[in-house]
Amino acid sequence: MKIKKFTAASMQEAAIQIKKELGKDAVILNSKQIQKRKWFGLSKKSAVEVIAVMDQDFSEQRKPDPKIDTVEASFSAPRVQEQEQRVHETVQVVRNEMSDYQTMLPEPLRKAEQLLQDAGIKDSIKTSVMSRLLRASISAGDLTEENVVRKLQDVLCEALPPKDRWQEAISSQYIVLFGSTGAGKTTTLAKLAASSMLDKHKKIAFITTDTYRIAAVEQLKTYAELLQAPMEVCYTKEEFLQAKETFSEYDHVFIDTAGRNFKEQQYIEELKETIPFENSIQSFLVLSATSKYEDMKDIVKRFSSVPVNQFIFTKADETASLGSVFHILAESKIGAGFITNGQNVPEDIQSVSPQDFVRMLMK
Ligand SMILES: Nc1nc2c(ncn2[C@@H]2O[C@H](COP(=O)(O)OP(=O)(O)OP(=O)(O)O)[C@@H](O)[C@H]2O)c(=O)[nH]1
Ligand SMILES: [Mg+2]
Repeated sequence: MKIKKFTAASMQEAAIQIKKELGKDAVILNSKQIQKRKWFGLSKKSAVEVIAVMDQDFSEQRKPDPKIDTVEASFSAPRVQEQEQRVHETVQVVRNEMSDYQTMLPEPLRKAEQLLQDAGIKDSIKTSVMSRLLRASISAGDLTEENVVRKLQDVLCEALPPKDRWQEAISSQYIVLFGSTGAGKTTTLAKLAASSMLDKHKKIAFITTDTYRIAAVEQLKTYAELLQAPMEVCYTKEEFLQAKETFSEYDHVFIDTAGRNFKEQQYIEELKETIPFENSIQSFLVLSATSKYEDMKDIVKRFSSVPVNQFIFTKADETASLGSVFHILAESKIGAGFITNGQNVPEDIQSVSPQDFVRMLMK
């Protein structure tokens, strides 16, 4: 893609220059009237400034580019290193192209870039998103702010896992939440259980395997009592299987687990030992949206040996930007089941589609 700024006395003259330098298929991106100073600034002459772009393989480029999308490769995929390298190279090429004309971007595109900046999107991703946005906007032939924002949302959605990986309803009999210390597992479990019971009139029960802190058992017990639902505390795998059996007639059994420092692999092994992950168990990895991207990425990687149905991102109300969450979603093949945005049980939780998430990201 070639982008160039032309200055000419009239639009016709600019068009001739553009055709000569970029070819007949060049597209005008932006044009404005300017005042050109002459005779050491003593006199002014009006002129037009035109930004034109020529993209040879335009229609090719409009198709989703698998190389840019490989940021969504799962952390555990065997080809991941090769893919990451390709992503890096592609993004680098795009960034080089972009550096020339960033200052020339028309206003709606500059605003779109600001939105990405405010959302905390990484530079490398921002560059590739802007490049796609530019191409999509040019091919559609309109650059109004409304259209550019709509296209920006589409481009961001394309980078996320597909729609069918999101918004999974509570469907299995056993639902387990796990994740780091204080991420909001117990509170979120109570929100999910309460809405199953109150909105969907399901028969529910609780199990907790968090026996490390007495307060943890008490915390879940309080919710169980409020909902008048039974609860079992399990110290071992045998006790867990027994409790599962006890509640086999219930519609949904909500299982709480201990928050541990999962940088220690032994805690992941302990979790897998206590809870036999199988098809009847729907599992959610709970991550706080306030966590740093690198820390979240590390946790996701460490949980690659545990079957994770979906993420739940908590504490969205406590962060100014969801950029890190976007990157985690874009880099994994796992969607978000729920996002929580406050301490109130049961109301501060919502299920989200990729579109909902992108709207939240850009707020
Ligand atoms: N602002 C905000 N606070 C939340 C949200 N979800 C949970 N919390 C708060 O986060 C704190 C920890 O929540 P818990 O549910 O106890 O977290 P946990 O993951 O079970 O903690 P451990 O069992 O100790 O690992 C509590 O003060 C919750 O009220 C949320 O969406 N927004
Ligand atoms: Mg807890």
